[in-house]
Amino acid sequence: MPQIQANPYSWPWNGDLRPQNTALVIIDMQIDFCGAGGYVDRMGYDLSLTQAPIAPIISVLTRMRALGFHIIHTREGHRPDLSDLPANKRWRSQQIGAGIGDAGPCGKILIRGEPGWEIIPELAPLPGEIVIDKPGKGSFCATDLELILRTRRIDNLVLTGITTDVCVSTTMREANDRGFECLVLSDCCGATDHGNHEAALRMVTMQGGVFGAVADSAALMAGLS
Ligand code: C5J
Repeated sequence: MPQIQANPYSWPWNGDLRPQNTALVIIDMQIDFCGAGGYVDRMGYDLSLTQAPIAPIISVLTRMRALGFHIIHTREGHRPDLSDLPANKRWRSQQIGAGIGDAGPCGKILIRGEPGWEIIPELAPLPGEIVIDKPGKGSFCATDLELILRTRRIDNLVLTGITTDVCVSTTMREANDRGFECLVLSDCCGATDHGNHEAALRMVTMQGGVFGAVADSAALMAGLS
């Protein structure tokens, strides 16, 4: 497979792009982050910003599923007894009127098993696809993601999802420090603030690609065809 035209380098660095060694990672496409009545909505942010990547992700997911790439979904959420919710995280969410664990229109905010915690139906995992439940922003913290990637001999990660500046960025940094080769798809991510989205993507491209590379879904699709 040819490399993907990306910024600041053609991705992946070594040209070794195969379904066997590459995963599409879809981060936190949950009602809580892009649906009416969810966590982000309760905080008062513009939902159109976190909904924007839905259609491009569907296209990429459809293509990468058909080609046999590994597909990994993540969900941010906490145990119903809140035993994995740091007190400061809970307190901060309360300050902005969306207390994690509090009742909302989509059930208890950011709690596993509640309606708001579910991945949106359009991007629902298929049987056999990996789903990582994480209590934090990064997908490697307190999860078995790294073990799964190493067991499957996955080297390359195509990162998508929400939010660009929080969970996508944290996951990309964690992955990069562990030696994984990362590509973030600019139109397949969104943030609660467009400037933060742009800034998070720009940071990736510094220092020769300090966390990996950036492309859009059209460049990825062109490279895969
Ligand atoms: C946030 C996320 N923003 N998925 N989570 O709290 O980015």
